[in-house]
Amino acid sequence: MSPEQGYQLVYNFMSLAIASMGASFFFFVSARGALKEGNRMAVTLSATVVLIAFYHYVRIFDSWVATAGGSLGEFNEAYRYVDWLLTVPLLVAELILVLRLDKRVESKLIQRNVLYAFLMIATGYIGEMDNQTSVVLDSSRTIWGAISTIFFVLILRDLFGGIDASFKRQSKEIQGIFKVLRVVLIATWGVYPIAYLLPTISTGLGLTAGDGLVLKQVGYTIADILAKPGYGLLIWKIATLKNSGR
Ligand SMILES: *C/C=C(C)/C=C/C=C(C)/C=C/C1=C(C)CCCC1(C)C
Repeated sequence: MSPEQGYQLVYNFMSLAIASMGASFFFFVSARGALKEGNRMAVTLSATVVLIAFYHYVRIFDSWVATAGGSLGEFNEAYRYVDWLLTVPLLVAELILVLRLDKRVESKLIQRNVLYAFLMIATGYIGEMDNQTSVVLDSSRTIWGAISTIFFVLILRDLFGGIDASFKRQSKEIQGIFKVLRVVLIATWGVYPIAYLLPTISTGLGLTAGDGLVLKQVGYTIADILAKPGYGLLIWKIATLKNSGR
């Protein structure tokens, strides 16, 4: 990929992300009005998440445009991490809230997983800031990435194990969608650690260092579109089923 092609590819995906976040905000705000009071919270959180992401993608896009002269060092990756620090705990909370579990179980699960989400992003940030453009296997980046992955696994353990007990009381339909949601969550959230690793392993894969950085940005951006507006749509679907008493 030439540097110009790489620049253009990331530019287009970031632009698509701005459109997706903005449009889905409008959708979630409109859709929540049709739900009963008790079912609205999860959809309100979806709207909040995509609004926060809309703002950050405008900043991320500007920052990317500033690299047009060829200096990738100008790009401010911190916007992503500030965004994730706010949105990932909200996404975890909304997944638990939409099930309307027993209150005690619910608040324990939310507290614990919001903490894990926060630590996952914070430790990942330390690694990300380390030698952004390093092409050799950079141990500090890898170690912080591994620590971050521990928290990721703890979240998955709760969503696959911890919830199961109270989950049996949900209707068949909701259990079905919830299972889809968990798979979507693993498939989309799993893209982030892979994208994170790309700049480190790009030369090993026969890519240039520049390609590694471009693919990381494309990976993060596609994953954000699926994990925020996409995931929000599934949450909305569960909320509408709950609303009709199922
Ligand atoms: C809307 C943004 C979302 C859902 C972001 C999710 C981010 C992750 C699941 C990030 C995970 C990471 C690891 C598991 C290890 C490497 C560092 C991270 C932060 C990229």
